[in-house]
Amino acid sequence: MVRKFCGSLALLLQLLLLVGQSQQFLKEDNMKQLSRSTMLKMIDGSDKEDRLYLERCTQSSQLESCQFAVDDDINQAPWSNECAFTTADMRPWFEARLENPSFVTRVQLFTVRNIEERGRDALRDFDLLVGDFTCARYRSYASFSNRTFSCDNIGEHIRVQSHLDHAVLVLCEVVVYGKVLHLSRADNGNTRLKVSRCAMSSVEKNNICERAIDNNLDQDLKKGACAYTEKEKRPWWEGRLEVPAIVRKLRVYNRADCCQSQLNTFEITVDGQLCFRYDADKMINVQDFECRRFGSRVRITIAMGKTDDNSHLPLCEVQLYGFLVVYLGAKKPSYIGCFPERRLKRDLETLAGLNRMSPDKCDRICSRMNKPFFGLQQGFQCWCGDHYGSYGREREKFCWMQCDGSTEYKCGAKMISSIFKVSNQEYEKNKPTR
Ligand SMILES: [Ca+2]
Ligand SMILES: [Ca+2]
Repeated sequence: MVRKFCGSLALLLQLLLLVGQSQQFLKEDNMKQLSRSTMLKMIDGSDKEDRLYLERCTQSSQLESCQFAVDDDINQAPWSNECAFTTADMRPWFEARLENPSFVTRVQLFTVRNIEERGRDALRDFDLLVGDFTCARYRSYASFSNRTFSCDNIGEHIRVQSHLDHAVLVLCEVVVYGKVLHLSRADNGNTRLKVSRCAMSSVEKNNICERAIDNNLDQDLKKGACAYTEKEKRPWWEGRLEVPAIVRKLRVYNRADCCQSQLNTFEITVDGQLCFRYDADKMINVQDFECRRFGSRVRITIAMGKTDDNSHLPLCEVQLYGFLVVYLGAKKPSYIGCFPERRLKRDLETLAGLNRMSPDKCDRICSRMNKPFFGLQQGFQCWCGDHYGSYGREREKFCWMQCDGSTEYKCGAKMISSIFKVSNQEYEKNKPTR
């Protein structure tokens, strides 16, 4: 009973700690004014950009698979079937998803040298987009074979959109630089996302878009509790998130006073990417829709399918839940002390790295593994775990071995760990067992 009480008290204290932490959630408007190095440093303390990787590509047509542009092989030979080709399309495009939502600093496009032999070069007039943001507009009579575009924006998608008709888009490789964002995982994506402004394709009477985000859950349109468009083709409502996030779930409140079938066929997109399509005879009253898209522009569009009828869009309330981006800033792992370890029943259970080890490197590894503590052993081993100190404490001088990836720090000794707390404070919930 007493233990249970202590447990709840500890939990409460931890929750208070979590609330008091200095994590920053950056507002979208501020983000665009920050320099590249400031943004990079905010993300994890280092202003070095990383190579980012693309997956799941698509393009307007597949003469040669779009995969050739994301296979990490820069072969620009025109006839070697090593590059992604579209046919001569109307406004051809290429799109690929990053492995993780990221701050993208630069995008480098590699194409072939003599594209004219195959058709009109779509890369003489195109937009480069990251997420919802147009990083660059390129227009020239001259083709290029390799060019780098600055972006400095965050997103999950890279898109190359040509403005030419009957043009061939050839991409031998799309190389992306920047930094992967950390996402708040503390509450499993149940953070309520704040919508700072909204828009709607049209407004009927006074039923403005803000009525879908006014926290008034009344489902009676006539009482002024709902957003409502005029009757039109593909009406839409859009909410702009205060900070970009992974949208995990939408809770939609339909009108209940009448005409619920108005909301029977619709699509949900985040930054233009489809994340849910609802098409059913069953009427919605209040319902959750799963989504897993990163961005800041959440749109609900009535999709009438082939008939393309006119319709109203009623939305009495839209609530969004998801994972926020966490800006860790220049936090350092904090040193706890020198502790012995035992081979048969280890405190830190996971050996996660063995090469050129330093506290910073082991911190990054264990942070990704969602572990609160790490220990450095024998100069080169990185161990991650949930607790430490089961076998007492060792005097500092026993942690004497130099880290093989850092001249500054000591990295334990044989079966003795230099223990640190992982710098990402989100993982503080596990306390040492002592
Ligand atoms: Ca390639
Ligand atoms: Ca409302």
